[in-house]
Formats: sequence, structure tokens, C-alpha cells
Amino acid sequence: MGSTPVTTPACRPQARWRPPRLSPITARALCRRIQRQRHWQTACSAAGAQQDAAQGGWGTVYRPGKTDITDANFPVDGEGRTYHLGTKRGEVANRILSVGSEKRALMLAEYLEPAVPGQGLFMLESSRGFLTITGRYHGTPLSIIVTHMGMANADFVVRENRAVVEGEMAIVRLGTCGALQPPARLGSFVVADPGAMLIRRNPDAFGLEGEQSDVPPYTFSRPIPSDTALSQALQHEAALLLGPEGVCCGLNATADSFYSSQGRSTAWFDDRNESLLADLLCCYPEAVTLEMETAMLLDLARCSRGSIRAAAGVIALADRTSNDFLGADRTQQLERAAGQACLAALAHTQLDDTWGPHHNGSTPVWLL
Ligand code: R1P
Repeated sequence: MGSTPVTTPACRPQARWRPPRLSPITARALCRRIQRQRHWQTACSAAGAQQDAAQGGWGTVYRPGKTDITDANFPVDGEGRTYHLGTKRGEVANRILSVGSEKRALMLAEYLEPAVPGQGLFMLESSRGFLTITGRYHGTPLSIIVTHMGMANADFVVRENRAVVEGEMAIVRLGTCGALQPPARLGSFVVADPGAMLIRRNPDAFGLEGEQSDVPPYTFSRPIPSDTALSQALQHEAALLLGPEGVCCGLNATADSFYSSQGRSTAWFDDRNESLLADLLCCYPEAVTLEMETAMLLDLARCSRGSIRAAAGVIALADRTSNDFLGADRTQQLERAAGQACLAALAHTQLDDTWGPHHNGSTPVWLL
């Protein structure tokens, strides 16, 4: 399903300008930077997008201009743009694919169609580097959002998108992870079903008082459930594209750091994590993956008063037992296939997104 990339002008800026002496990657990065600078002070607007399309442009990465912020409790600017992601009502779809890197997002954006034929995909990068790409997947409005890394960023993405989208939402994370044990193996796509738990480093353990009172350096939360139907849809779609042997499920462990809270050792720091992975598997024998965002996404969905359904699937890049790491080409192949599975699962998910979508004076980018 969806195996043919829909190439849109917005996704191949290098086709327009190729400096001869630069590698394709550098050229693409430079080209994007120039494009951004051109729009540095340009407030994002539908009119701007239409104008670009009319001028035959390949799409624009908008950067909202600097404006004053109001509301210290939930900061937004005068246009209603959120403080960190920079989007406003009408620019984000009810179905969101959250990915960790811009490269992954741009690769998967090749499978989106523009919201309106003849226009580029809607693309907005905030001053904090969050990139939002909105288009359609097989006709269904869908946004791909670069979440970057860690729980704080996952928190920004979930909360600030919730603030600008009307109706029920579905959010799927496509990430990478370390594999702890079978059935997760190097190259597996592992869905966090039944959910994820959280590993937190406890700074109190590292002070003098902590040492004297034997405070544990790491704590484990209870498991947080994922949305069952969405998780199963993700496994189903992934099995179609990767084969059933390439897909499995299990409990995810989300850590609050890449190094110490995932049991990695370094001589430079006193992390007291030598037994962390063994302790984790003793406490949660069903844990199969280790990464940095899923538990936050699932926790916020659980607390969203029924308004967000969430699931996550991660590609096992690192084998934490053998110490092997997946090759770059294979990783990219898996990102493409698993990414399409995530897009399909989102597009097939029924949502109650009809309660007044974007009727408060702003038109969704997919209706322009
Ligand atoms: C660490 O290298 C990053 O990779 C994993 C971790 O969760 C962390 O964000 O996921 P992503 O590939 O989605 O970023």
C-alpha cells in the first residue's frame, strides 16, 4: 500500500538549483537555507502559499515572523501561533506522524500529496526548529512533525498541536530504538503494544545525602497503555510492507536520556548504571525496546480527556546485547517502509474530527 512516492515540488528543492561543486546533501541543505532566509520575516499565510504556487515555486518552508507573545500560562502570539511549534489553527491535521529527524520527515513527505492540487505541501519551521508538514495521504489530511529528541520535545509537540487542532486526534510516533531482547532484533519494527514505561534518573541519589540513605539512582514507572486499535492497525500495515517476520510488539522502555538512563557506560561520569538493564528486565521481563519519547506521548494521550489516540512503532537500530548497529542503507529502507505503514494506519483510523474543524476564522490548509 502506498509504495509509490508521490513526489511533490516541495520535496525536491535540489531540482531547482544545483551548485556544481557541492555534494547533493550540502546543496540541498544550502538551498533550503536560502529559501528560509527569503522568508525570514514572512508571516506564514495561505495567500503566500498560493502566490508561490502561482509563481511556479516548489513550495516554501515558512518561518513565522517575530511577534509579541501573550498569555504566560499557554503562550501564543497575536495570530494564535504556539510558542515553540509556531503553528496556528488550520495548519495541522487531526492525524499526526511524529518523527525524530528532519531527514526522516522530508523522506516521508514524498508520500504526501499537496492539500490542494497544484500547490506545494504546507511546510513551516518554527524558530525552535520544529518542522510541520501538512498535506494528504491518499486523500486524508495528515501532518508530519519533526519532534526531535526526548520527552520535553514530545510534550511540546503533543500539547501545542492539541491546542491548534479541533476534534479528536491520532498521533503515531515513528522512531528508532535499542533492542533489548527477542522478539525485537536488529532491523525489527517494534510496536509499543501494550505500551511503554518510563526510566528516570534520580539526581538525589548522587548527592551526599542520597549516598548515605541509599536512594536508587534510577526509578521505573508503571506501564502506560497505547491505543489498542491504533497499535494493531500499525502492526497490520507494517506486516503488509515489511513481512510479518519484520514486525513484532512488546513493552517499550522510554528513558529520560540516551546515555546514563539507557545503561550506557562512560569513564567520564559516575552514573551508577552498571546493573540498570538487568534491573529493568528483572522488573519488566516483557520489555523489548529502549528509546526516549514513547512514554511521554502515551502518558499525554491517556490524560487528554479522551481527545488523543496514540501509538508508537520503533525501528531497532542498536542491539544492546551484541552491541551491533544497523547499517545506514538498511535503516533508510526500513524508515521508508515503516513510515508508510504509519501513514496508512493513521489514514485508516476513524476519528471524530467533525466537531467544528477550524471554523474559528481560519481555513484549514487542505481546504484552501
Ligand atoms: C536518540 O538517538 C534518538 O533516537 C531515538 C531516541 O528515542 C532518541 O530520540 O528515536 P528517534 O530516531 O525518533 O529520534
